[in-house]
Amino acid sequence: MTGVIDHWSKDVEYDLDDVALRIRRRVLDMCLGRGQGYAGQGLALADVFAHLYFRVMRRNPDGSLLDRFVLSTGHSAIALFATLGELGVYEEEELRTYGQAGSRIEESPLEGTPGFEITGGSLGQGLSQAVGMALGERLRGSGAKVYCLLSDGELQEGQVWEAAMSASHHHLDNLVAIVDNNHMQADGAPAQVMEVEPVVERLAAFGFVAERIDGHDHEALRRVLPHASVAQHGPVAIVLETVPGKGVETFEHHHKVHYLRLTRDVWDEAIAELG
Ligand SMILES: Cc1ncc(C[n+]2csc(CCOP(=O)(O)OP(=O)(O)O)c2C)c(N)n1
Ligand SMILES: [Mg+2]
Repeated sequence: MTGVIDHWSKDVEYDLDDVALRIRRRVLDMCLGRGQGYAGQGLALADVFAHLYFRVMRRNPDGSLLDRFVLSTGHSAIALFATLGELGVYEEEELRTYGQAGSRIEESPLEGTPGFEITGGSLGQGLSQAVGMALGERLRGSGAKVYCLLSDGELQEGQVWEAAMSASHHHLDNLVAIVDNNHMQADGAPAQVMEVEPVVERLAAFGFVAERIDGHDHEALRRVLPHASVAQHGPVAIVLETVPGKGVETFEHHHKVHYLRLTRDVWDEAIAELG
């Protein structure tokens, strides 16, 4: 699933605050073309993506990823595209075609998009696919871990819980589910649409070792997302409390931060605010 890595080296210990800031800048830059996109999710997920791709996930000697990442929440693809931009998989110019007709940089990824294991546009399916991959990697004896990002809105899909049940049944100690628990979905707050809390307790009841952290606290991310070489005992779930639009105050309080459609001057102000 990998592209050419020319910005990443195993010998470098990255400043992950700085990597996250650069991912955030790219997210905003990607939205400038059409003046719209899932910038809120991209800004919110920049911290965890910096940790996953620049510290946690292991690579083979040729630079391809040994560990695997499954983006179940397809519409949050902007965060992964921006991260892949930092890794040199995509050029800045192409990333700027985000969401435009004919572009590979879709708002939700198409099949075969470099750097993406699945399409994910239809929510609720990724954890099942990640479970299958984790089983497959175990059978192959590859030692690879599988990380799967899903969202709080997605937890309303029954298939997620079937997948969770099978993960613990099969004792998948190479699976890490990460929930973007931002208390938001397209039509409001899950608490109003259909409550998903208590997320940690529910995942624990399904056999996960589950923990909730502030998804922007780099120390906490370091603790709960250890380097993939560290052994775990069964499936792990990390519930990230995230703030949509993190880093741009007007976005953090924007009533339509699920999907931002803004004028050029507002995007420019956001870029300036980020610094
Ligand atoms: C199976 C399915 N049902 C409905 C949708 C439409 N949809 C797109 S985004 C979204 C919100 C899902 O919640 P969440 O991922 O938590 O949203 P966010 O936090 O990004 O606002 C929905 C319902 C979808 N993509 N897939
Ligand atoms: Mg959400």
